Amino acid sequence: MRRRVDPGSNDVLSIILGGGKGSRLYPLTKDRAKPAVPFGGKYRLVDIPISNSINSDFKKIYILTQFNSASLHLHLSSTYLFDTFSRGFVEILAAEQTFDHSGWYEGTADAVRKNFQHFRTQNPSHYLILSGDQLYRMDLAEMYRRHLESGAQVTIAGTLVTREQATGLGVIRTDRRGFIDDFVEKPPLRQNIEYMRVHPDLLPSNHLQNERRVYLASMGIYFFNADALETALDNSFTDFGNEIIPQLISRGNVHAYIFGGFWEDIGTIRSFYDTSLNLASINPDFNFYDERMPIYTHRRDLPASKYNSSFMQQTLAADGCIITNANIQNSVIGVRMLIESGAELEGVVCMGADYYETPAERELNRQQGIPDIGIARGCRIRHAIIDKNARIGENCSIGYEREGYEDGDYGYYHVKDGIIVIAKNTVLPPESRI
Ligand code: ADQ
Ligand code: ADP
Repeated sequence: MRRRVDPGSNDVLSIILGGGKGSRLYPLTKDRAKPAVPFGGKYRLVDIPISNSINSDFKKIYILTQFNSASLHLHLSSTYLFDTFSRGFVEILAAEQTFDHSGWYEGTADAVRKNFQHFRTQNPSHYLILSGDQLYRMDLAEMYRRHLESGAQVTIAGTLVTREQATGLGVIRTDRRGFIDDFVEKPPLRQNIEYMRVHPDLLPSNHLQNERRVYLASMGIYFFNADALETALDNSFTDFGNEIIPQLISRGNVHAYIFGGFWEDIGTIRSFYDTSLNLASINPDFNFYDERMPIYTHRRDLPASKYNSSFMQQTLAADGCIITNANIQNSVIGVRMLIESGAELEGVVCMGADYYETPAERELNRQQGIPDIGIARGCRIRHAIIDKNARIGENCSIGYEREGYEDGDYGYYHVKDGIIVIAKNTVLPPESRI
């Protein structure tokens, strides 16, 4: 007989896949683990899956990451504090060398397998596997309920996508009851996958006739019965999408849960940049202003932001900024950002600063000829990401020198997916032209 477990029970462990070697988001992952990458002015990437999990009442959360950067540890330990009655926790499990294993996690499945000894101590009935680099708001308890009702061993969350989007995702096909009978991981455009189109009975009632989103893609969000996960990983496969999931589907009893809300992968510089700027648009795809299911983050007790006669359009500014006589369009301005007179920003994601410099430190900067943290007078910046604590000297011009920028590492800056990235702590001399 199937074991009955109440949805939202303490028997579910959430496992957040916090990223491999972080190359797709480099240089944002140069000095920090991917889950700690700042997002949306005041959050970190990992706040999104953690908040979804907590809001769904799954409060036992492990984060698997390649290394436990100081910023990740500080952020989690100062943000996710549970009372003793909730039995909740958020714990980092970083790849580590042991007598049995050496070095990095070889892949997502390997990361989970290497930590079973920690998970088993909790005696979970189910595992919820989440990705660390996606933007969405989802009631995971509802998915859990459907998982239990279906009697499946595994449930995969799916979302409707176009053929073009399907090239970067796992495509699932189900029968009319929602059980998955076929799966193709990241099919290139030249591959014919017409036979994978979603079953018409499963299309939502508001689906339009000419709608191009006719494939169901895996969101990389899985519920596993605990014993099914242990069995699925009892081999040397390293990856969920390429190996574990196709193998499970070929054996049957894997169900799909169709999610109709907004969902976006933010694991590349391009998608990170586009999704960040979308937050600042008039009608953003993702609503941070939903108090029923808030996204939590570190409570910094920063003062309100201050704007001295500036023009700002479609811009998000986090707490503690001081912006003077600037013209800022379609940008995200992170915590403690200082922007001086005459600056012009367009399509810029600024992550802000970790601290304010004291008057004495600023005086020392002056003596040493170093710009202060922030954006100095007269800078023009467009289509760029500026990581934390950057010092952009006076009258710099970034993003106006050429039409297109070729990817590469250019010393003071990187170009990735065509976007200029100024790495954390960069000191950019006055009058620089990028
Ligand atoms: P991808 O996102 O391409 O596709 P993958 O690179 O395995 O798959 O990443 C899944 C998640 O695990 C990401 O959050 C990533 O950062 C993290 N991760 C990767 N390597 C890791 C490691 N060694 N240790 C810890 N975490 C790691 C997957 C599925 C597709 C599905 C998409 C949805 O394979 O079928 O469509 O997710 O985004
Ligand atoms: P990131 O946001 O880039 O991941 P961290 O979280 O590691 O960076 O940020 C460093 C932490 O250092 C912040 O929490 C900030 O409060 C703290 N900090 C305080 N004073 C300083 C200082 N003078 N220099 C650097 N960091 C400081």
